[in-house]
Amino acid sequence: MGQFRFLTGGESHGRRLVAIVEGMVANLPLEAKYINKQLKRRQQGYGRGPRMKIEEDNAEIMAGVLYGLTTGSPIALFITNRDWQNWQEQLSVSPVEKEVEPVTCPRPGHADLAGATKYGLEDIRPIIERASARETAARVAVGAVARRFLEEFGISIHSHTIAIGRHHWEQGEASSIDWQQVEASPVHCAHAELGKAMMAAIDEAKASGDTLGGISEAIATGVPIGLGSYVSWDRRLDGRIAQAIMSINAVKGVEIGAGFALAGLKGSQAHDVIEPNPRSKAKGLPWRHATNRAGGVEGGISNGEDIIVRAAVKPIATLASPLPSIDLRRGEKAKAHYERSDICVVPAAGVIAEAMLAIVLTDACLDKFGGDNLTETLANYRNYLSNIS
Ligand code: EPS
Repeated sequence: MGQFRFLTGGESHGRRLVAIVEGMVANLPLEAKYINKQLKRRQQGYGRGPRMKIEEDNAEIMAGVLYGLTTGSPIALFITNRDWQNWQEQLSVSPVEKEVEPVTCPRPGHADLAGATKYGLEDIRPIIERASARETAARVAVGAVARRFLEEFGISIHSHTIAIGRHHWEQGEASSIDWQQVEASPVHCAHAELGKAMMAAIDEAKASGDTLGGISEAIATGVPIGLGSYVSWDRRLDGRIAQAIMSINAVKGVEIGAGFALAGLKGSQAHDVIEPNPRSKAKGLPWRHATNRAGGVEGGISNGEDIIVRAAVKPIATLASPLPSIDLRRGEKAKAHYERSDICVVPAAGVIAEAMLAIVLTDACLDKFGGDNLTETLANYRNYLSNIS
């Protein structure tokens, strides 16, 4: 990361999740209720488990904001885990008198086995706790800070579910998606009938003790041309986005624009031709792309079109009908550990993808426009726009 960076700490059932965000400019209006709106979105979605009925995620701003404005200092955020009340013994920071029953049967597909081996732990509990997607609540809070900043540039970010299990929708053009309808859909699907089929598939998976994955697509509109660069591998915007999206729990594939489908096309079919732009209509640039198969990035630089990124989310690794595993204590066959779980988290993964995309775009905007104060940053941005249009 560049100027804008963050760290999170916290266990899934620990007392709190914590995030420290550094590099945000001063004088950005920011309130907890703005962050909490995003946290609420992440908690929703058909297929969530009983945990979400316990939690009501709210961020407390502990530092870096004064009288509703950022100060330029690190922003510290707390999210309290309500469920901690029920886990105080298992998650005790201090040594405990009575031995807590260790978890010893790793879940295939989770971090359990590799984590316990790597950290030399006989109890899988610490791995379960930190590898859990609960941590993404903190990322969504950080993403909300980034989203608030991007709004000042006229950049907005949405996501929608394009597949759950084998129910898949091929569409694509951002302009044709009704985002209010997406938000109202329990699975965040823009297509009502398909959304119903997705929900039925989730019910079916639940009934058989199984889980389902899918694909979520995040779209950023209003992104200026010129973020990122081709000059070095780690400055490429698409590389930075891919890393951020792949880092989301359970994501196993990332595509930008037409992604893997581009590999099967001829060059004449794949690329987005450039055409004159009637100045009256558009963003002020004298040209535009006729299509957007590149997903808004060419040569590692944003090209002024919408940024489109898809995340393939594998089915949740914690199954109510647990998969075969071993008991690490005895070295014998055993069923994998199960407490409770979600059935499908694809709609939540979309909200997390939005947050990660917002974080990368904020970092890239600060690289390009600099500044320590919002007024300074926006003046640099406007100056750039007037130079290129
Ligand atoms: C998760 C297991 C479940 C999920 C959790 C991720 O939690 P629990 O073990 O408490 O039932 O609900 O996700 C969240 C708590 C969340 O906020 O997203 C896992 O093992 O990854």
